Amino acid sequence: MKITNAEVFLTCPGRNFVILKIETDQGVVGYGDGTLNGREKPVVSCLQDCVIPMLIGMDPRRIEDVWQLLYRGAYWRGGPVAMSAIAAVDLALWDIKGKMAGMPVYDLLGGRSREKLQLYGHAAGRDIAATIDAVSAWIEQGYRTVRAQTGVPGLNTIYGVQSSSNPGIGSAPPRADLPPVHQWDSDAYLKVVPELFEQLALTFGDQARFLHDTHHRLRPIEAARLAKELEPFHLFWLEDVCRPELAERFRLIRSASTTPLALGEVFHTIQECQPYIEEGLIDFIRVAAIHAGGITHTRRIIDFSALHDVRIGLHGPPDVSPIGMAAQVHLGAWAPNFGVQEWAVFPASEMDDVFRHEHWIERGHVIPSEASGLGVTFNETNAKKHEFKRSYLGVNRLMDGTVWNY
Ligand code: EZ4
Ligand code: CO
Repeated sequence: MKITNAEVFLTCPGRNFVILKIETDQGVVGYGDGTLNGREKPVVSCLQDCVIPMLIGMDPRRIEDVWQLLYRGAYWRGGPVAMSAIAAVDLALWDIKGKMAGMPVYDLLGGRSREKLQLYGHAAGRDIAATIDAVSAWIEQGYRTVRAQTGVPGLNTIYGVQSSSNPGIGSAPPRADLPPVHQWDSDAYLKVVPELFEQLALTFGDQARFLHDTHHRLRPIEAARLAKELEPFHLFWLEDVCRPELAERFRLIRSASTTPLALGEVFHTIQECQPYIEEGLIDFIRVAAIHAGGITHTRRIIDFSALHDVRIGLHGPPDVSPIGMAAQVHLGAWAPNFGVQEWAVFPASEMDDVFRHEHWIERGHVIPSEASGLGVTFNETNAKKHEFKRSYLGVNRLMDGTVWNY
């Protein structure tokens, strides 16, 4: 069996996605996702200029060999662009294998460990009252785990709070085609967050467990303080309290409190995850299958985590396409150490034009389908109608203008 052709689709049905199609001489076709938010075109180039020429003629059944060839065989290992490109190939090959076998990918991984996967939704508001309203809406839909973010008094925007809920205070970029600029002040943030979770506990009691994303914005000593102050509210997790480059500094945060910690959405390899998992510095690993070398490599990270009693909560923001999300549904259906799955809600119509998935959502859970492969269909004609639009993540600056972690 041979790979005969591969094609990249850069489509924007509401937001940009990098989708790879792999065709075979037996007529079976697979689709993968290699979207890298704000850096989509470098992944397209990596696929078109470096990866696809190597794939043509290879046996699509040999997923491991293809993976090793693209990773080890490149000399330059890792990094977001290459690992997203490898992920796109890997997902497409698992899709092909599933379609050939007539099985969903989770069956190829070892079968389902559960009937349904618990999801969490994003609740955000300009202030605490607005966040409480947003949380109520998720609870009414049956969600029992909800991420809560709130605006910080005095800042123009905050990570996780949509500009639509920030009327009039926006985050205008210096030019419309440049990254939006946000303001940051750790002291103001540290003041409001414990207040938010106190109010949530008073309002909702045991109706839901809460998660919170600090988006790498604190220093370790500040992160330790936040984890300690949030301890009484029994969070499901506190995410990305600091940039993860220096694992040993997490010992301080870990020893300060029993607030569960999650991290890893910016990791691409098992080696980056290793010190955190091996030393028990985190409770949940957050890699995204589409940024960490696909199903093949993410499965290794999941197995390694299970060995150290770390659960998975794979990254599922709106910049992971339904194909990438489906891969995570299959991994989560199988993983013995599944924790929760982040679930982005897409603005319906344009997305449905392009992607149709077989799994379905019910009362805060995703139910995996029995469809073969990844179980997502991709409408190429419609994808071509939605043209790529350059877009960026925001840039953060401290109140004196210093660039800070976004
Ligand atoms: O900033 O997906 O937990 N989710 C997040 C996301 C990430 C974006 C990066 O592309 O932190 O909002
Ligand atoms: Co995050």
